[in-house]
Amino acid sequence: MRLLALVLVLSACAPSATPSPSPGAVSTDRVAIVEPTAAIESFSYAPALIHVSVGTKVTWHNAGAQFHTVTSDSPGRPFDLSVDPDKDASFTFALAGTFPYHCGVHPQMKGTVVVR
Ligand SMILES: [Cu+2]
Repeated sequence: MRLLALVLVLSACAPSATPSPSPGAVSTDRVAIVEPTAAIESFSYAPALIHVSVGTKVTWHNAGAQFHTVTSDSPGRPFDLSVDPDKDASFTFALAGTFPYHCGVHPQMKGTVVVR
């Protein structure tokens, strides 16, 4: 019975209708940093969840008026980018994996790059 339950869980997680292993992820190498309102809570990465191929250079554009960072949550912090208003910052993802990040100034700002 335990094995059967495990099989059911695994099959429930397997991609079926969509080939994307990251539902909701947008295929793009451009992320905007946006400030929809003056409230810090509205600051965000758009889109927050993207997927790219190995070797892709991802560029973040700061479309807001504040200074932001793109700071890796991963061990060893493979990237920690500073992005002034109206400027770009880029990082090339050479390894496959899931790379969550946040803004060092506004910790509620969160994004993820899925590399495959
Ligand atoms: Cu920020």
